[in-house]
Amino acid sequence: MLSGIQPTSGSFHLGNYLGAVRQWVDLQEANDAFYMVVDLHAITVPQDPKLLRENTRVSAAQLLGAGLDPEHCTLFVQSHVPEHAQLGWVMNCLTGFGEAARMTQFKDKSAKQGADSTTVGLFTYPILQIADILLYQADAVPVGEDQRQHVEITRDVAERFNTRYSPTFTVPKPYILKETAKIQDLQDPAVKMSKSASSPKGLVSLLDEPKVSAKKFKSAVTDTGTVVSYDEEEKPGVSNLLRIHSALSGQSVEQLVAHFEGKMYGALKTELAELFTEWVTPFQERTRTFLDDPAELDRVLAVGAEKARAVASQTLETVYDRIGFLPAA
Ligand code: AQP
Repeated sequence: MLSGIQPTSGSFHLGNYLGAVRQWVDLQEANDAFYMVVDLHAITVPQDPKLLRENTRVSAAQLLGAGLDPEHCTLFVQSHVPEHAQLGWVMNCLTGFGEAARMTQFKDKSAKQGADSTTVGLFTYPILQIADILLYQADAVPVGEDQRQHVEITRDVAERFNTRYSPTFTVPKPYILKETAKIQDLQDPAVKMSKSASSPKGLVSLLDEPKVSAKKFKSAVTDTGTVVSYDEEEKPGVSNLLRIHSALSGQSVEQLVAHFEGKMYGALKTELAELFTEWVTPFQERTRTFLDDPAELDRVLAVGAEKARAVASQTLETVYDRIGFLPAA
């Protein structure tokens, strides 16, 4: 398993947690799992240096607070393992320009930023991600739906390398849970909850005061009508709330629809706000414990980087050999 998350703002949002991080926690014991804070990806858009450093620690603390256990997985910071950038270059040389230009996330983000503000790094971001995944010979990549296309291009490039040189890379599959693959914005249920695109009221940040988030659930945009039922087309707002409730409570959507029969949307929102508060309060406490001890946090990340490098350097050595680089004497 391999996956990563950007330290682009202090707090993860609920989409990051339900779409990805929760699966990382669930998968860590039964798998050889590598999880990282992807700071190289973060600088594809401008970052304040002091804040980036701080947010990298805050991200790692949240991953531990969410339940990652360094005894069961390898947790590290991407820039601590230089092989990512090194294999990234090789992957740049194996990926077609047109192929990279078809990535919808790049198209969306660059259209918003404008050509002069869009960096080449943002364009090659999915190619660095190819290297991230292949370095660890990952079978599966637990991510949200927005990353599916990036895992698909990874498969294509891995197969290309294996055909051109010789079988070298495991061809990975996306690991995407349908129910939580796309958590929607609470104010605009037509779009995904996102740090860069959501309005503050549509985004549930995990480190906000629980009271603030509870208010956001209570003022979530729902739909005309009053009956709580699951219908992604006609009732995207209510359906999103039902999916979040289901993920946090463990009850199926069918059970929830039966439970809310005869009740109004307000009942669903209030219950969801309570459920979220119950989950997020201990999450924040655990995260704070790790943040209060930066030396220990740095130690955990150093151990993780060492473990990651042991694997990554072997893969890179094999790749350099296969493509014909002269070994350093
Ligand atoms: N709304 C979402 N629903 C389900 N999964 C989601 N992910 C992100 N948004 C949702 C998943 O979270 C993981 C980390 O993603 P990232 O590193 O791209 O984090 P991000 O930059 O914080 O994601 P955003 O909010 O979507 O950022 P912007 O607005 O910059 O694009 C990934 O597995 C992702 O699928």
